[in-house]
Amino acid sequence: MTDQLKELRESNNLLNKPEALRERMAEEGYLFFRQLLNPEKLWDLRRQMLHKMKPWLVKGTDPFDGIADVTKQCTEGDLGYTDVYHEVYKLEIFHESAHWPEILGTVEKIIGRPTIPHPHKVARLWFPKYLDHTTPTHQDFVHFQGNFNTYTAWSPVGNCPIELGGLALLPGSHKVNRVLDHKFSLGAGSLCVDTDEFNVAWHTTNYEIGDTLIFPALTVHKALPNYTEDKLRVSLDNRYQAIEDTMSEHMQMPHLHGFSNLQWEDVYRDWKSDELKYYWKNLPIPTIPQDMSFSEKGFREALELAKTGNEHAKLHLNRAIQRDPNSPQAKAAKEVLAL
Ligand SMILES: O=C(O)CCC(=O)C(=O)O
Ligand SMILES: [Fe+2]
Repeated sequence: MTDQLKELRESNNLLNKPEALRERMAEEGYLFFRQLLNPEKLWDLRRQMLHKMKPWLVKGTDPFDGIADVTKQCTEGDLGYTDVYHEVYKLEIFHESAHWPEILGTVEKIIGRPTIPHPHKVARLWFPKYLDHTTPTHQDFVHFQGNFNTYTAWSPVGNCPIELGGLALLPGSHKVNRVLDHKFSLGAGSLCVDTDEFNVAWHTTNYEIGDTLIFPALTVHKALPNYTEDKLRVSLDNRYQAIEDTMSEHMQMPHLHGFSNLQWEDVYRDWKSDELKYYWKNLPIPTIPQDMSFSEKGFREALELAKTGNEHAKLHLNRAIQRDPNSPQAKAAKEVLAL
């Protein structure tokens, strides 16, 4: 495998050809579209999201520019991240954006059956120069589960040139047709895989607002590091599946609700429309329990690595202690760190 980045293949010419979309998805394990989402609507979303992120921005700058105060660096798992993230999470437009017909209609063409966005929407608010916390190489199935025909749609909320750290993937990697062995890592999801078995280059692009990358649950992907001096990277990664396929229970809860007990009532409090509130409740979605084995294995590995002095593992354990000092994980972490 080479370290050289290659350009994603654009599939806009197939947008009105569902069969061709499905064929290319089956062959390459992704579809990339330029300006699939409406830039005007996304700029509005960006403005509203960054307004909520003001505690992280350099005072006196225009929030729209997303200029980060790097002394505020934090990420998923940190209490300070949850506080700001969950304010962003309450925005009605943020949830609506996953239901916009341009994206939902496109994924529905790919799936070919009645399709639903997962209630558990996801945004990533990524600090600059925080390289250890870049999203590691993984398959989404370990995090979102349910079934292998779940699709992720990743869109930056703003332009996202390579140095801002957009998504990269290995074309064809979904053909492994199994869940790979994921190990502890820092970065979103805290799990990563080796890519030795894939003889293919990482593919990415200089994303512009509206561009969207869609891929199934087994495609191997990662984020590139945010090397910018001071810019936050803001992006959406939402998931879609056929209504008749199994969905994991946790995808019907707000993202990171376990860190703050955020409930849908809290999310909905200031919404103007009722249309998307509990929209999945009356649909016949076969729902299955979350499989905790992937994250539990990762945590056990972090405990072992911390014993050998691994700094990333120690950081991970300290976060668990900060979040909830009385949780079983925090207790195990305290024992190891006290060694
Ligand atoms: O945006 C990121 O850094 C992570 C996104 C991701 O892994 C995903 O969309 O599944
Ligand atoms: Fe992912």
